[in-house]
Formats: sequence, C-alpha cells, structure tokens
Amino acid sequence: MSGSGSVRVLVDMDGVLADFEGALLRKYRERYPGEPFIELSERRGFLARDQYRQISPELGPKLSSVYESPGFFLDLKPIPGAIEAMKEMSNLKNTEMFLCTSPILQYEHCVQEKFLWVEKHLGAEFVQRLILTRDKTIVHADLLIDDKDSIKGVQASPSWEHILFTCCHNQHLQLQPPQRRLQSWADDWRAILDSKRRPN
Ligand code: UMP
Ligand code: MG
Repeated sequence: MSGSGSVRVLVDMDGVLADFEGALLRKYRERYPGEPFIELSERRGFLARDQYRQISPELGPKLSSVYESPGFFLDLKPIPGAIEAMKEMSNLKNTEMFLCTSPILQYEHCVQEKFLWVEKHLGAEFVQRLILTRDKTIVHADLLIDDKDSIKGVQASPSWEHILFTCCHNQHLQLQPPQRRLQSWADDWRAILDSKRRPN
C-alpha cells in the first residue's frame, strides 16, 4: 500500500530518464556518416565507447566527441514515461526522490546541461533534488534505479538496492537473484518502492 512507510529513492538520468544511447547513435551517424556503427539492438556493455573501440581504436574518441559536444546532454529526449513517473513519484506520500547522475570527466558542458535538462523537463523544484557524483555508493538511500549493470565505489556494501533499469546495453544480461529489473517506466515501479517501505 503506497504511503504506508517511508522510502528514499535515487533515480539515475542517462539511460533512465534521458535517452543517452538513442541520441549518441543518431548524432554519431550524422557526424561520421561513412563510419561503422552499432545498432542499439547490438549494444553490449555499459560504455558505448569501449564497444566502438573494439571495432577500431579510432572509433572510441570519435564516439566520445559526440557526447562531449555542447548541447548533447541538454538535447537528450526523455525516456518514455519518465517525466510522468518522476512527477508522480515526487508527489507520493513518505517518498523521498533524488536524481543521482555521474557526469563525464570532460565536464565542461555536461554538468551545466544536466541541471538545465532537469529544469527544462521537470521544473525548478527538481533541480533541488539533483545529485552529481562519480561515486553513487556513498549516497544513502533505499533504492537506486540505474541502467548501469555494475555500480561500484568506495562503499563495498551500499545502503541502496540497485534496480537495473532496462536499456539497450543491458537487456541481454541474466540477473542473479535477488537482483531486480525495472523494464521501463510502464513497469510497476510503485510496487518496487512499496517493497522497501519502512515503518515510520
Ligand atoms: N558515458 C561515457 N562513455 C560511454 C557511455 C557513457 O562516458 O561510452 C558516460 C555518460 C554519462 C555517464 O555521463 O557515463 C552515465 O552516467 P550514469 O547514467 O551512470 O549516471
Ligand atoms: Mg545511466
């Protein structure tokens, strides 16, 4: 039952709220029309750059030049249902929701554009809920909804349970029980939150 106890949720941006992979492929193909590319159905492994590098070493930097360009992160389209889900989640009783995202190390455009993206699509009040960190394991919460298959950091046992959000690069992975997935924002994210609610 929603609202029966409190829960704190971290929601990732790229691959969960914002369609990073779709924009990356489209803009890479526009910028490098003659180069080989990887269809989204063939993507494997979290880092697209690593898979491109395996085709040919010079494709890695070509791919990263796309997401290092000004406007890339701001222009990302929302994942279907994500904006509606965030607004609903933020209005749920006894539910603390934060956005938790890792900026690229070439942070010049990425960091500012992540803030702008949140304000543009979710509104200024969500900017207050935005956490940028390269290490999500040190953030304290009950749940982390994230498309990265393996989330590591200095905290060997993070407080949160990682819910794998299905994305092209992780859809073929077989999860080890009790690991759980959220297939999309049409999937029952409310039940996942309810499963972690603690008595007040
Ligand atoms: N990223 C790369 N290289 C890739 C794919 C993604 O640097 O090949 C970056 C882009 C995002 C970050 O800023 O990883 C994803 O962060 P999270 O969604 O895990 O927060
Ligand atoms: Mg992500």
